[in-house]
Amino acid sequence: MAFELPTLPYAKTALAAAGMCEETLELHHGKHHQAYITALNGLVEKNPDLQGKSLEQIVAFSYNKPDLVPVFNNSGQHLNHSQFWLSMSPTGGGIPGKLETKLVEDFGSVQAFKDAFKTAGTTQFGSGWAWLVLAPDGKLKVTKSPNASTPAVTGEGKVLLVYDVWEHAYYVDFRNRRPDYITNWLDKIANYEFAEANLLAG
Ligand code: MN3
Repeated sequence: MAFELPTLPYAKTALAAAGMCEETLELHHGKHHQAYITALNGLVEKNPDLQGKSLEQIVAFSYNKPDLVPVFNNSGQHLNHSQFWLSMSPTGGGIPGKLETKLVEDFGSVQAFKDAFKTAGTTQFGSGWAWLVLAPDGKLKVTKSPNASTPAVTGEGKVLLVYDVWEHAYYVDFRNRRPDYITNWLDKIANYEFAEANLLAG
């Protein structure tokens, strides 16, 4: 079964008022994400070791294997982008109660969490991701990863929320101002309901 582009859980115009325009989603979801999936399907077709595996299994299987770098890059990008679309909402920015309690417990305050989450994204050199994870020790942590990497393979924890810091994620809306994109994303676009649901699912 070939991998397919997941449908966005909102219209391509739905995030415009919050600071992510239709053109950004059109290119990022329709072109960039689709390109990773097309490339991945081509690689799976040529490699029997990958056939019959789930996306998560392919990401784990190809991690740190020098001869499978293109497989890891394209499968990781597919997985990460699939989580990124779910990490956004047209009614984003509001932090629900149970998540807020846990954020205060583990970071000291919601603002301290946001500062740490923003720093992860601003200090990721080049392309990559900033993550909110439930770490193996039961605490919420923020982390970052380059390119196609994900906490799913590094053992840093379960993914609750993620944003993309590659320029295609923000250049149309914020030009070169990555910190402004991140601040806006955290305050107006982030789907903290999704993060809380992931947290409660354990
Ligand atoms: Mn991207």
